[in-house]
Amino acid sequence: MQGDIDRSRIDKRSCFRRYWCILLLLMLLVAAAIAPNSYTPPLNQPFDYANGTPKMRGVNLGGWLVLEPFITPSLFDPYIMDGVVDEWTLCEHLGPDAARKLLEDHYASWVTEDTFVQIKKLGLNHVRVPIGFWAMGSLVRGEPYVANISWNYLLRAIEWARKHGIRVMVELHGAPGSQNGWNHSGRVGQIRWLNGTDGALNAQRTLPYLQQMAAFFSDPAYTHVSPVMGILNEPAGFLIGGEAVVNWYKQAVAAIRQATGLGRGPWAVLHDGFLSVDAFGGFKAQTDSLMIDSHLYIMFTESLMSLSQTAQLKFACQSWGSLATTSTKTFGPTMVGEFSVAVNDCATYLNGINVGARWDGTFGNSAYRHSPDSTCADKNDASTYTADYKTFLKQFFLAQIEAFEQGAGWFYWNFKTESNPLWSYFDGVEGGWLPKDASDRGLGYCTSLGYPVNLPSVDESG
Ligand SMILES: *[C@@H]1O[C@H](CO)[C@@H](O)[C@H](O)[C@H]1NC(C)=O
Ligand SMILES: *[C@@H]1O[C@H](CO)[C@@H](O)[C@H](O)[C@H]1NC(C)=O
Ligand SMILES: CC(=O)N[C@H]1CO[C@H](CO)[C@@H](O)[C@@H]1O
Repeated sequence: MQGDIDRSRIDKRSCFRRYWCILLLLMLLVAAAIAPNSYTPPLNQPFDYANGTPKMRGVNLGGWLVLEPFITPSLFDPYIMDGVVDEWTLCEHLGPDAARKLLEDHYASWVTEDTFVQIKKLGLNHVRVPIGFWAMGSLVRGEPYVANISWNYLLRAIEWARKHGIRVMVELHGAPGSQNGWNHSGRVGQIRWLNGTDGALNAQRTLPYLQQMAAFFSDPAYTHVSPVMGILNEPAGFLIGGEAVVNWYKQAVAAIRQATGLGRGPWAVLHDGFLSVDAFGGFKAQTDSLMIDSHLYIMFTESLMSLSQTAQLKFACQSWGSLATTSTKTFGPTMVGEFSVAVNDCATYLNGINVGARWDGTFGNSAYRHSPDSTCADKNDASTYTADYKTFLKQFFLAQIEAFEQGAGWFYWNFKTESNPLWSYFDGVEGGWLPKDASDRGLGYCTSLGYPVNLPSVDESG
């Protein structure tokens, strides 16, 4: 008797369990089949990176797990008087507890599920997420970064991406020692990566982090939602030496494929290190699942900033179009991991804190000024943008993405900013200079302007 009652109770419970089990399975199946839009395969199918179709269309979630003064000035402003210029000095100045509190509040609010809802609505299919090595711990004495915490926020965001059918490219944006000496590597100043006393050590220290990322994203649970990883953002090849960077990349690729097995694991992206694609002749893009990434901007180069609007459109279509075409032919899958419609460098702190802008002649020791009377006033205030200006910005965007789609695709820098609208995709859509749906646009835009994109080679002067 007693036994029977027990059994019936157990049966009911296991039935209850099975019911949930089936429901859960159904939910997973539905979740796995989410596609963000009609041109993108759902998340239970592979995305054909090898062939470069469909196109990757995305935004960067910058200024989130790696801070950047120009994206979120509010995190830096209270401490600028104290000499804070980057994440390193911010953490050092605040100390571990206050730094952790500030960063966690930021991690929890800068990117939310709604971010992915919006990204999906805009006809995009990817996000690129910069992280610092400190996300994965193993810091050495003297490194003030907040260890490990950002990784948890990354994983939560990947689940939101999964829910909305968005694919995630996680990329190492800050390596030990700083691979470029820029604020967005975590630490501004000297390059201590493949350079200086600890340079070799820091470059070696970078490899286990990459293996950790590669092994983690090889798990079947992440195969489709996080199918691409970035090896390293913008190593300064022009200062460290191209050969040193390329040799390190060879070690990195070997280390990654050792962790995943050949032909397995995420695609790995090599930023071009500001070198020409010829420097990457020794890589086997398809065998090792490699892509190359160029970051294309005009506002850091005076000669490009000086061009007329018409010449800038032509330059985007032809020079960047031919770069994407040539690189795809000679290397393989080629993406543009960063670009924007900014045609001036007036964004607050864009060039670093209190270092001025080329546009108005206040940058460093440079004698350049865009024109004798050009000022940065109003450049970051979208309410002052005229209809003509917005039309040009939209044309410049369309010209760029058409050029970049001669390769595998593109990621706008950035999804949003606190106060620099030309660098904010969301602001651009709201202000009417970026399209509400990135996939819904006429083809042949550059051709219609008279600047076909896929000419074999075009001289840089436009
Ligand atoms: C960070 O995580 C690693 C392993 O994932 C662990 O070894 C380390 O102790 C953690 N560091 C901190 C500061 O919590
Ligand atoms: C490379 O390292 C040396 C020695 O530490 C340093 O003086 C130099 O500034 C570094 N180069 C760059 C570009 O940071
Ligand atoms: C001094 C410095 O590192 N400045 C960099 C800060 O970040 C911006 C935005 O990416 C760069 O443009 C600056 O060069």
